[in-house]
Amino acid sequence: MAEYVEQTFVAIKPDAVKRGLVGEIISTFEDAGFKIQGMKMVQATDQLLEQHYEEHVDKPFYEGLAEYMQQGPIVAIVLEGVHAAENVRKIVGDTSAKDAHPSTIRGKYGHMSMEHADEEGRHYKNIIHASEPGEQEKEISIWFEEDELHEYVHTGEEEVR
Ligand code: IDP
Ligand code: MG
Repeated sequence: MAEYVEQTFVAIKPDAVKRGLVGEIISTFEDAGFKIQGMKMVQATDQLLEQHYEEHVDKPFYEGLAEYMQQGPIVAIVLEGVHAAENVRKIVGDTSAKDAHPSTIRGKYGHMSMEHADEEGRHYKNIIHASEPGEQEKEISIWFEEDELHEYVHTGEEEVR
């Protein structure tokens, strides 16, 4: 398999689970031809989040981020596709819904700015996480055991890629 056919990690965050957006979000990735290799509902722990957000642990917003990520279960997903990390980030959109294009997941299901959340004393919620290119293997190993990732042939491998 070409090296650019790769896996990436996505987490549907607790706000999106509570809003009933799980199906829509999974459909968006399925419609684009990505193959689901693993998927489960998980209650994030402090320990998992400290590993996952290692680069943000010392930032001022981390405490609020960890609380937000534990407000309910997340849906953890491994997707496979061509340049999957880069392509999935493109579909997810900018970190802030205010700046995200309306055709992206963050832009379609939100519009708030981080400034407004700060002003209101709330943590900023942005629906979904997707690995940055280069981070996906580490993130997959944090959230998934090897036997939770499934091998099968997806029609996208012949018809979409
Ligand atoms: P990303 O999710 O688009 O990769 P990162 O900069 O890696 O964005 O930040 C990780 C997550 O931390 C964001 O998705 C968001 O939930 C949260 N976050 C980032 N910056 C801020 C901020 O300035 N205030 C509040 N939350 C933030
Ligand atoms: Mg990031």
